[in-house]
Amino acid sequence: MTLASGLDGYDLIGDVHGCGATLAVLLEKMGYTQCDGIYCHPRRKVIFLGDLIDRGPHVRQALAIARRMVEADQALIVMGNHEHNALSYFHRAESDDDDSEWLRPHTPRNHRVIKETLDQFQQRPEEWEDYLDWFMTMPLCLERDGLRVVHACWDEALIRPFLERYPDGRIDYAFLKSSASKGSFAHRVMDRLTRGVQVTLPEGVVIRSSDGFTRHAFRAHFWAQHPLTYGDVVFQPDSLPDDLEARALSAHERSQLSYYGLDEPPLFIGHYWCEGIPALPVPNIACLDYSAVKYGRLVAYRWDGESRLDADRFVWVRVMPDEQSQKNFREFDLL
Ligand SMILES: [Mn+2]
Repeated sequence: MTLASGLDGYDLIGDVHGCGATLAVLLEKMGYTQCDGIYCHPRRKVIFLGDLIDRGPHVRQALAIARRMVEADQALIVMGNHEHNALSYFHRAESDDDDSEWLRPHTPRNHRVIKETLDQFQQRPEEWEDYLDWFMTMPLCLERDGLRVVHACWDEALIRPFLERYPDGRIDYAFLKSSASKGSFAHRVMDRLTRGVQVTLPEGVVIRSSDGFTRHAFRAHFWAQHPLTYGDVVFQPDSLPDDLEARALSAHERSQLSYYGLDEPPLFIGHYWCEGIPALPVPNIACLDYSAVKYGRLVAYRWDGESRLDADRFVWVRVMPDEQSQKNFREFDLL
């Protein structure tokens, strides 16, 4: 089967988070070869689901591989919340005023999230600036050849008005600035599409996640048609404290949720730190984030046009504690 675009299919790749060596192994496993420093395939293209940066040991390599593929029309990409965080961390509320506040405050917590990336670019500030410019060109969502792609949540009620104003899905600096203001349209779009649905925990209840952060909310999915309890929508590796699984969702909480129906086109997302063997939550949605950077799996899905997804089409590479020692790893030329 050939797609309308003439391709045989797309290979969708989940959150890389600086596991650049593993990314090279995954691409080679799927038959991509380097031509002039760019990974390519004669009949297929890659779609990256965002979150290339932060946490892992080879952020520059992950960025170089992905960017060269995108610029050579061998891949597409959508923005993840980590790319949005980086943009906000390095842009001020008033771009011409060096004293104005950063869109993302430089708190210890926020610094911790981006630390690995900044360390790896410490000697290369211009290269980093150039990647920030590139992040601005990443659309927030994609729809083509009958598939849909977004980093965290496809929310039609926000995507339609967003695409009316930004038809190619790419934001501008006014939108970036506005996305820092809670309650704005830009904030709601950015938050929902790149961070997904969050349900705030009851007063005084917190989650201490395995990566050391204290959270006051949990991540909810958007494929339950009539959810009644927290347990019906929770979608994250950390379990709910004090067994809140059975707690009823309030009418207000239910109104904040989103729903993606079984009759909608196939959708690919990343973001949710899944664990174990890749599986499909529903027949038309695949999450491809399997915690690569926590020594999980870097996962791809090889899509050939099918409307009902097939768990046999997942491909993955286990991430080893020393990412660099990946079997088959060949040095990727960073120039
Ligand atoms: Mn993410």
